[in-house]
Amino acid sequence: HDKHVLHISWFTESMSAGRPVPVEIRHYIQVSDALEVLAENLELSGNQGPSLAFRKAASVLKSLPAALRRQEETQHLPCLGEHSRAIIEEISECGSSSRVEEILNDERYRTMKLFSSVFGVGPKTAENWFCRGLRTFEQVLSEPSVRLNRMQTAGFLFYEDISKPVSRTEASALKIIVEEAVICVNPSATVSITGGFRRGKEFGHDVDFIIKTPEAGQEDVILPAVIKRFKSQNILLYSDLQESTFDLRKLPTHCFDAMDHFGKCFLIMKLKHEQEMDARAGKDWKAVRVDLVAPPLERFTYALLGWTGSTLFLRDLRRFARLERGKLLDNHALYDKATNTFLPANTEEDIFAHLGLEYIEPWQRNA
Ligand code: DCP
Ligand code: MG
Repeated sequence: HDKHVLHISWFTESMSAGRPVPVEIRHYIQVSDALEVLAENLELSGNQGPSLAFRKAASVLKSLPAALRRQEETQHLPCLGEHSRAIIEEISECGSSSRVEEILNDERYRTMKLFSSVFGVGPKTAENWFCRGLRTFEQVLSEPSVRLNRMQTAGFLFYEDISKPVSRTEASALKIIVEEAVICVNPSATVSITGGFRRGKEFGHDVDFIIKTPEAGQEDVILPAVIKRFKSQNILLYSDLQESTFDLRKLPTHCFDAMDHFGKCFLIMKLKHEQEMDARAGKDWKAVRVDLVAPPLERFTYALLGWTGSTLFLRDLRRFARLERGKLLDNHALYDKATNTFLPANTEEDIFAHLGLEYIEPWQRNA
């Protein structure tokens, strides 16, 4: 077995045991946090490639079904490279890693992390602000030469709310609101939750929804209509509608970081509190990030698989499809290079079957 094959099958086996992460490996959860700091530091400097090794190693440690008692036990785990093993060893011997501590205390890392935590601020803008000597939000907001775009303006305006985790209860409340709007504009359309909540996570940074429309062409008109309805209900704080650039004939792309071409919108919505008004904040709602995607029906299942994630799981699955099966997979389609055909799929089970894999449930895709 190749490493990536192992990665997928290992997750499937270990996760299907369905056991909760026991207390004894708290220590190793700290190790995975440490590896994530290393990954994040590389990502913030534009080194996405090298950061992957640390992301995968952290992901393996986080999903261990049983307690590791000794450091040697990590020897049989997949996806742990030399670097990651060295960090694990250092932490198990000294309780911390000097490299990780160094990064955590590094002014550049701390500032870049702070700035890129704002919706609409990526590593490039964060770096630009850092290089201009800016270190705090106050400094950015009072610097006359800094011009914020619409997304960043909303990011700062609703920073406090949207940097808080979204709970499953809040996600369910939003689903009712989104569903009501979607059905109102197209009674035959349906809405499903995707992203982390579909994988069973209790909290997320946003809520992802996918809309299914039963007739060709309906997917192009539904998002503008839903946005219009949200506006009339006064529950929309920000919206960025990206119209579809999808082309049925295009082959799935190799490039993993490319966005898909379906019509989608990135929103900030007002979610009314269940409880009484938050007197301190003087408002009775919370701003929540919501993403909606509306693919054409014949590619719905691939969009659902892609938007369910996780990002790491999908990356492995696509790699597996390409290298082990000679098939190209992305959010749009699965293409068989041997027969030069697109493989249709009505359900996610069909996609895994096309790939010669046992079905992997959404909650098993938390790699
Ligand atoms: N995704 C995608 N293309 C995009 C945006 C997202 O394929 N343009 C996929 C990757 C994610 C999933 O959709 O697995 C949802 O994206 P999120 O960033 O919301 O990730 P999660 O929902 O997994 O995490 P979180 O709980 O932080 O929201
Ligand atoms: Mg999400």
